[in-house]
Amino acid sequence: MALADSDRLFGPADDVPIALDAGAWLLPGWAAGQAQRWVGCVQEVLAQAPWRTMRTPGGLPMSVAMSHCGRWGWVSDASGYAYSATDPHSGRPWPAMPEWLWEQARAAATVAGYPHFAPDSCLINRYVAGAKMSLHRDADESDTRAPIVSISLGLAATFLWGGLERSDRVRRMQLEHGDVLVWGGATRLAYHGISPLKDAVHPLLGSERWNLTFRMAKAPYGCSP
Ligand code: MD6
Ligand code: FE
Repeated sequence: MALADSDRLFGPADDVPIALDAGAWLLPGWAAGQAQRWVGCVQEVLAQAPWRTMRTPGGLPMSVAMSHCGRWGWVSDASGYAYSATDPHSGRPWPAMPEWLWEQARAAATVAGYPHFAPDSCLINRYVAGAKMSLHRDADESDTRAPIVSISLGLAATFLWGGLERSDRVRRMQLEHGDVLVWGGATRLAYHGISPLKDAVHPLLGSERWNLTFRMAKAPYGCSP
C-alpha cells in the first residue's frame, strides 16, 4: 500500500485493517514483528520441498520460484493448473503446514472479519530482481467464499490490483515487508499481479521477496475445525 513513512509511524494502530476494496483488507506491517519466525517456518518447509520453477500451461518457465505446504499444493504444467496432494518433484505429500503458520493466517483473517478461515494450502513464492507475476485470478479454490491471506516478506513489490474483468483499470500499490492482505468477498476473483521486482537489498532476505498465500483449496468455508 502506498503509505508515506509518516503514516506508517503514526498511522493506524496494529490490528486495524485498512479497506482496499469490497471484502479486501490490508493489515500494514502485521507480520513484521515476528518476521524471523515466518522465515524460520518457510525454511523448515523448504528443507522438505525446495524452491522449483514451474511452467505455465503454455510451456513457459515462470520467473517466480515456488514451494508449498499444507494438504494441497498448487501446480502448473502442460495440462493446466490444479491443486495436488503430492509434490510432483518428490512424489510425496507436501510438507505439513507448520501449526504456527496456520494460526497466524487464521488470526489475520479473523482481524479482517473472516473468522472461519482454516487454510489447507499455502503457496510460497520467491521473487528475485526482474521476477514478476502476470495478471491472474485465484479461481482454482473450490469455495471462493473463503478469503486468501497473503503475507509479504523481504523486498517491497508493486502489487497490481485490477477488477473482475481483465480489461478493468489496474491500481498500483506497494506491498512492504510484513504487510498482510486478506482478500475475500465481492472482489475475491479480481485480477491482480506483481510488477517486475526491483533490484535492492533487504536486511532479512537479501535480494529476495517471499510471498505466502494461504488458501482453503478444497474445504468449504464456514465449517470451523
Ligand atoms: C504476490 N500474490 O504477492 C502474489 N493472490 O507475490 C497473489 O497472487 C495473491 O497476494 C491472491 C490473493 C492475494 C495475493
Ligand atoms: Fe494471486
